[in-house]
Amino acid sequence: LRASTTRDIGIEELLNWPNSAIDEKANVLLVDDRPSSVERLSRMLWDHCTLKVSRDPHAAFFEAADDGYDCVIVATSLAGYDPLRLCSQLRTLDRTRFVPIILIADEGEDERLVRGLELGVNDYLVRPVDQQELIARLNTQVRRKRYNDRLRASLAQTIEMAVTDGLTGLHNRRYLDSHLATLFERARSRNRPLSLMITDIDRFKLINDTWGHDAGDMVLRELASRLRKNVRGIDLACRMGGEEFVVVMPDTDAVVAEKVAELIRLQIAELPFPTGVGDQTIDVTVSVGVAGLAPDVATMEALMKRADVALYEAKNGGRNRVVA
Ligand code: GH3
Ligand code: MG
Ligand code: MG
Ligand code: MG
Repeated sequence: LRASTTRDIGIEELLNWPNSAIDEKANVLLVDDRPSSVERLSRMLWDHCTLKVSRDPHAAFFEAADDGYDCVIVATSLAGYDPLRLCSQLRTLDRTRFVPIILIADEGEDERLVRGLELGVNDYLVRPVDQQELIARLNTQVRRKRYNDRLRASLAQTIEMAVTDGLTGLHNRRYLDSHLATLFERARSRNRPLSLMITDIDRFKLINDTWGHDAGDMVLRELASRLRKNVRGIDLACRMGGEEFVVVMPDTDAVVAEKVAELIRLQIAELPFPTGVGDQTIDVTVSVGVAGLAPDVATMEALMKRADVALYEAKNGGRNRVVA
């Protein structure tokens, strides 16, 4: 992404479109194979944007996908090549899906223009092209694209924040809740194993009371980091709230999950945690409840309940242990 699209954008600026200025020259790709037309259009565009010309429509597709263009202008008169095919290709590829396309058509090409618009072409001009009109239409498309890019980036960031636990960077409960059912159904329908572990810090209240809340937060962050290091990319690790963590492990039966849980328990119990106060450390232990998919587990809630019962047993059995 170009700098202008990743820059933080304030809500006022977001709402201010289309009045926001084009603060950076537009990167434009012109696809045209008629020398006279290329020359005329280039002269019109030259001062107003950073222009690249592609005379070969086959190469233009790769060219467009390769560089961050703000707009692609396609002449409909390409010899031996359907320009609408290029347009539809640009619309299907992830990297060019959001690049505006302007068609330059010859007179009497109405049908083609309609088809182009249906394919997702953003605007068109009919020859003879008026320079001012071309620049005005180009600017509108560039402004809209930059605005949309920023809106998308801002939306992605907002969504990311909404499903992330602020303290540890793990997923939060909201994220887990929205994915559990899918993971469960997928495992069920493919007849694959699935396991879940709930990890709860032992006597965490005491850690807070002894070392203070900030030290408690440090423990939570360090624990999250050790947890993350010991699960796979496809596992779903999240902080449920407080000092309770859940890991969902697709394609993993309870026997393996128990081993993973035991590994995590040891990684926590055997290496003391920093307190943030000098080089003093805290001994931290966790209790873990593990449950795997079984014929008598009908729902994700039932699986969660089972892991919770196991966790309760681990606590009652003296803590610092795994119960499956
Ligand atoms: P047990 O071994 O039975 O789990 O005992 P516990 O003390 O860990 O359990 P309890 O549920 O009584 O206490 C959990 C504590 O976690 C109480 C609460 O103040 C603390 N806590 C919850 N969220 C946070 C947080 O974000 N930061 C810190 N530092 N403490 C938190
Ligand atoms: Mg508790
Ligand atoms: Mg606890
Ligand atoms: Mg707890």
